[in-house]
Amino acid sequence: METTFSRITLLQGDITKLKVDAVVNAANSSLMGGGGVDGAIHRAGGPVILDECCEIVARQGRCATGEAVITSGGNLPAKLVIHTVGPIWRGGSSNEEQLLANAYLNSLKLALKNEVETIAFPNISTGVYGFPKERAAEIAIQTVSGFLASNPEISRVYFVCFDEENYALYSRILNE
Ligand code: AR6
Repeated sequence: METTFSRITLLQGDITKLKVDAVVNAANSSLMGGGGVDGAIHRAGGPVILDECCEIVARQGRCATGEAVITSGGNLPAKLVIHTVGPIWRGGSSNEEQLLANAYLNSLKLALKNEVETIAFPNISTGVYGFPKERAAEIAIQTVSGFLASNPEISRVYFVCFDEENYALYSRILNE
């Protein structure tokens, strides 16, 4: 039987280069783009992504922290972009851990709804949002593993680490 771990792949690099069904974007509630991975995805994907984000905001308002929405991938090699909003780290007593788990979980639920089989995640909230990297990695791996265990439709999840520190943390936790 295939184990959950065998459906997780750890990569270091730029998420905008991946040819998967969906890449996840670490967005903000406005969905209007920004820096970090959000900036990289909008730059590489082109204006179609922002146009679709505008339509979503016009229809249903801003994207709350922990929630997710979906657009096409524009010029990206990925077909779709799932935009989720991770929590801003405020010291740990503002429900940040649950909100980060929700961001992963709601992205995966939306992936399933859109028949996504392969999906790539960046290290949500660990850039300008300041979430401690080790705890964020544990939450990401735990949430994704739990979801994979009961959802065989998702055939592969890529954790794409941009920085060396996150890559080393994920590598250690996944091999424990
Ligand atoms: N591919 C993969 N990972 C990347 C890339 C890339 N091309 N570029 C950066 N990262 P951040 P957040 C990593 O700051 O903390 C934006 O302005 C980066 O090394 O992008 O969730 C949004 O609009 C880090 O590990 O997102 C929001 O306002 C991780 O992506 C805010 O930042 C997340 O860093 C969201 O902050």
